[in-house]
Amino acid sequence: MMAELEALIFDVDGTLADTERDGHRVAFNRAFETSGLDWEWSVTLYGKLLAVTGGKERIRHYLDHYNPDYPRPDDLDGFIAALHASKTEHYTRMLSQGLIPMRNGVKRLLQEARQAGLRLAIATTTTPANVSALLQHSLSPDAESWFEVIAAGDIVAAKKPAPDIYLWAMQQMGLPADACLAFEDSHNGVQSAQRAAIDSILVTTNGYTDEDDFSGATLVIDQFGEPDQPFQVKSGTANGHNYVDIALLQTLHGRSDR
Ligand code: XBP
Ligand code: MG
Repeated sequence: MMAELEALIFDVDGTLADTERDGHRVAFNRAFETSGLDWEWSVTLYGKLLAVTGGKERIRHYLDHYNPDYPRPDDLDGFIAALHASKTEHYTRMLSQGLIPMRNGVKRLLQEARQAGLRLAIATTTTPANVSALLQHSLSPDAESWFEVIAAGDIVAAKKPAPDIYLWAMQQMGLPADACLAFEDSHNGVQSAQRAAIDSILVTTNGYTDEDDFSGATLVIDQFGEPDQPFQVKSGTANGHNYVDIALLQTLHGRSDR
């Protein structure tokens, strides 16, 4: 028998907010410009680069596969780290200007979860400063305190699709995987949660992840939705619900046909 649902673990980028195309991508390009590089990550190229999670890892992947002729500095790690620190500055500045809103239904769902006494955590590959800035400026000034654990960035060495970030978050909470439900938006994210033995996985897709392979996810929808803005089901069964609320999450977690 499945354990009771006790905690919700959220991915950030693409799940809580649509951060990639008009947020991270733009910040990378600004960092390149600030550093005097003529690199430009287009919307299409960035979609391909998203195969690799983590900003530093993504820059390295870009050099290896899309710009192999760029003369490598002796201290490549230091070069990438500095470039990435500049990207984080640009990105958090954009967030502090309120440029990136939460996705539809996110705030309502988090408030309902808090009222229902569910424990909340974050498991993301993005830099901790990015999470703080997003929660503070796009959700609520005190939103960081809504989450018991914020597992982010280099806290673990192996980023998604490795399970490490989910395992770390659950260990911090002292919870087994079958007491948790994960929220993701991408193939890499679903893989990570699944390898951490989490069975209940709710996916909300976005422009970059529409065509991802989500096998292993419990339910795939296009957004959390609101009472007057129903989600569309892409795969799985919403058990008669048309926006994500705690009652729907309970049915997803309790499904006995798995
Ligand atoms: C998100 C990411 C992140 C951001 C950039 O993946 O891949 O790397 O694109 O963040 P997920 P940093 O949603 O699966 O966690 O530049 O701070 O690494
Ligand atoms: Mg994501």
